[in-house]
Amino acid sequence: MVFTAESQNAAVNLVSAVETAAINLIRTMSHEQSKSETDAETDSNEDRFFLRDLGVERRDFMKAGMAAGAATSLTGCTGLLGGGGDEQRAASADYEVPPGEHDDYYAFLSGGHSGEIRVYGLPSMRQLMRIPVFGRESARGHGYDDKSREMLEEAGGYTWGDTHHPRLSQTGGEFDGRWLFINDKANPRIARVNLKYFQTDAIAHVPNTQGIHGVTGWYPDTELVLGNGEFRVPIPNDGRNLEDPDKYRSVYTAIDPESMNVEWQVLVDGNLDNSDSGKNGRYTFSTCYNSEEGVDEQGMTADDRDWVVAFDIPRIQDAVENGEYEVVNDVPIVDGRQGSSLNEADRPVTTYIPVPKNPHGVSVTPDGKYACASGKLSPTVSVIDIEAIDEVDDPEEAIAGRPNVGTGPLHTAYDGRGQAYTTLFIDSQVAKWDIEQAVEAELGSEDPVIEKIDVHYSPGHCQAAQSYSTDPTGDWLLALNKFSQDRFLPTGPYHPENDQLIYIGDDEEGMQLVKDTPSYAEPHDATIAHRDRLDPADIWDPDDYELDYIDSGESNIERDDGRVYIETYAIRNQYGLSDITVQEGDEVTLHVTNIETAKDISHSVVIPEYDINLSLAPQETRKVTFTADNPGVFWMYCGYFCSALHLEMRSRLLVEPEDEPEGPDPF
Ligand code: K7E
Ligand code: CUA
Ligand code: CA
Repeated sequence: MVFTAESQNAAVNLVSAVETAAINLIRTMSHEQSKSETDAETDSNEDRFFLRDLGVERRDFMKAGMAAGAATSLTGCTGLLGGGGDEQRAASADYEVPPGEHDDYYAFLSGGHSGEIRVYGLPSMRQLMRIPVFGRESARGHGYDDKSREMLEEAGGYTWGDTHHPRLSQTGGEFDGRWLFINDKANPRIARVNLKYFQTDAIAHVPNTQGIHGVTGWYPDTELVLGNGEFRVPIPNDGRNLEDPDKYRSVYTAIDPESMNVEWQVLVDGNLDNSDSGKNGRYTFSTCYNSEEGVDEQGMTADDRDWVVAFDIPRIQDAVENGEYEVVNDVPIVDGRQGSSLNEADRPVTTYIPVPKNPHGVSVTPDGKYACASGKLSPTVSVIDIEAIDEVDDPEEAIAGRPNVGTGPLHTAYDGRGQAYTTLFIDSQVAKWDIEQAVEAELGSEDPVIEKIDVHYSPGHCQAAQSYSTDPTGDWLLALNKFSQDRFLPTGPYHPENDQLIYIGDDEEGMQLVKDTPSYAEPHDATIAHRDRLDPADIWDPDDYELDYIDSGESNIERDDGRVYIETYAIRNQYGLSDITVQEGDEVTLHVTNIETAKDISHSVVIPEYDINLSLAPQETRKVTFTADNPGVFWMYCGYFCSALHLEMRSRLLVEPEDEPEGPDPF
């Protein structure tokens, strides 16, 4: 960080002026004031992008940084001065990805109670795609064709979900680009997204819990997907023990990533919040904020300590193999409560590690040495030495460090250089701290904190590029802020969230905020993968679905006792059949292939009267079944603007009436 005596004086002189309106000061700051300080700097076109949202030209930047820093100190925040410097401008220029050029990273952001996933390109923060997951979505026809509709129905038939934690599959501790798994906090579901097609391809319905919060793969090879039951409920939840919260339970659920079958569950004391996996196929970790087993806020915050549960997955699998479980709703449940006989053995199935207070996020360092649990109601992060868990007599002795990072710590990400980044919800900051220093320092010491940066405002997760894997790239950090307040044009009482991009690639310069991005409610977590880690398909491979490919000239209609099965295809600018005649009351299946081989030429089949919305990417086949219960003429049209004659791309569905219509034609 460039922080000379001269600039410090300048900052101090600015203090009274920025007290009321730092941004106004930045805007009105004269060119002359800043010129002398920037004369020595190289001028380049790219540099002009910085702070352009604030209307600040590059030459104003030194002062802008100082004014912002001065404002920060005035409001009592502990943030260090976000000063200027060549590197900062270099970083800010790097985030601009020119038109037509590609980003370096994919960022997969959860969509919260929109139930979807958003895909951003980083560092541009451009939204590249949305992936519908737990609810119907019309642009991609999710929940409209037979397959996706059945998938949603078989997973409980809920109409919406609450996505929080997108986690990529890994092989050997690195993202393998195969799948993304995501929880539904609202309903007990975990979904799988196929990253070849950026499409939700399976949803598991999880019994014996209400909602799944934290989710993680069991790494390094994603042999299981694990989900946290956050809300305690009676098991089975069939009307028993309504008034007896002591008999409400939480379970940790393991799912097979290939079959998406629920394999087993572990009964725990307390509840389960967030989760992450160790790196060597042994432990996974979950936070519990309700060790009190309370049913209201007061009850859940009564104690100074809650815990992190370390799940010994191989040990749990042994217990399942040995039949040491009870089956409820067809799922074997292993007793992992503290008093369980399985925990009296040399290798307990669960270890409860006490941490302060109502902890929230837990994440494992890229080297697999530590699991860091954020205190939420304690200003600390508890650093658990994973190897020590097996060695200590008292689980609390596995706590190797506990830096005091600031108020309201929620989630921690890593840069791969031994540094951690923790969001501070109440301070509206991200704190950067040194992991080994945290281990060496006294518990509760602020010394390991290297730097803090203001974010706007109240961050939930922060996420660094490839932080969940063993090879973080250490250049970009996303702060997913819950409030944007005054950062954007007003949009009525619902404000956008604010996803901020921070450059963390230069330890000397410090963290540099380079971009605000408004987002729709509401991203919780993200996973950021270098583009080399993914290999999405340009068009569909017909071998990847079970339906027959219907080629040009292969249209066919089969009728059998009130069932009509129609096979046809779509190509610019027509369907294989110019009209389709069925009888009122027929059960009709429409099976359609988009036979385009050119990428980006999607078609759809829309029949509004029958709520049909079949979306077809190139070479994709889908089918939809409906009952033709209204007689009449119904235009079937294409919803994607696919060509100059897109509007002409249509056919007719003719539904013949059971009874002849009565009365004369009015016209
Ligand atoms: Cu902190 Cu659901 Cu990861 Cu939201 S959780 S922020
Ligand atoms: Cu096909 Cu428009
Ligand atoms: Ca608590």
